[in-house]
Amino acid sequence: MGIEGSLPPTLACEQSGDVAVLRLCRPDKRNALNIEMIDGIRRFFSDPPHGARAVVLAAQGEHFSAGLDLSDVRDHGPAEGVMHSRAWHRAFAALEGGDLPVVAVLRGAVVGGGLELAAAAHIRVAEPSTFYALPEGQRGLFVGGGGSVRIPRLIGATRMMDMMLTGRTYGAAEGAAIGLSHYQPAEGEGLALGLELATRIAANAPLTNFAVLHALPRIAEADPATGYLTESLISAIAAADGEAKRRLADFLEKRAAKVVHR
Ligand code: 1HE
Repeated sequence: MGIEGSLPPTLACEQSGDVAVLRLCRPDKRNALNIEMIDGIRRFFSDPPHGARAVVLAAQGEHFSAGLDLSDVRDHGPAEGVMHSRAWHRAFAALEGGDLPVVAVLRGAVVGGGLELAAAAHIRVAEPSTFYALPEGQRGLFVGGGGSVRIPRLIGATRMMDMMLTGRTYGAAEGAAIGLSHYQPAEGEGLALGLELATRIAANAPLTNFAVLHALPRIAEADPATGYLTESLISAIAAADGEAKRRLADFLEKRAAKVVHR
């Protein structure tokens, strides 16, 4: 049995061609993330379904996720709190640092740990109902799912400070403008767009996708000299691969599509 069979009932996986869809399925609790779901997310991305080349991360119901299931941490002391946060880190590291590009489809609340989860995805599609918040300040908490590392890289530390200190929320359009999402489909069309993007991603050469997921973020944070060297090495490896040879020949011999601006 694949990973699909061992997921908790609060997560569901289906496959459409070479795209796997992982869905948060706890709409009655607004997809609040309990430790069982976090562990399921880690296991799914550590051992993705056979044949999948990209993943869409979506959610059932009107809200992507209300964040941490607050009942999980009510009785935690400091040691349990650290372990709990580390479990979230492992899960989101498996997602972000796994082999498959992940497109998150957002709507409604993308709040607290829900925003931390979304921030670990590689592409974010946000329907107009999407709103982003970090209510940890109101709850007496701090982000624990890697948000203080990933979210400032998207919107800057000062905007994150504002969200956490004042409870400021951002809607879908503002969120896109400040870098929280890449695409804004119409309401109800996020999943279709997510699937279309993931299908396009899955059709890329595997080595290019590997380099984008694993080399690009490291190069972007390296000193420029290291970055330029690493870029030369990765681009040479990609171009020497048989897949690149085939695709280059297709273009040069007029069999491949041209770039189209839509
Ligand atoms: C929950 C949670 C939750 C809802 N943990 N149970 N996150 C928050 O502080 C956000 C808290 N949630 C909300 O502000 C609202 O629920 C929403 C704006 C997301 C949605 O509102 P609404 O009116 O659609 O739903 P609701 O009636 O508030 O919630 C429905 C049920 O879900 C209700 O339970 P019920 O048994 O009364 O039906 C809620 O108690 C439950 N519920 N959100 C537990 N978060 C790794 S560290 C990350 C730190 C954080 O993420 S802090 C931010 C936590």
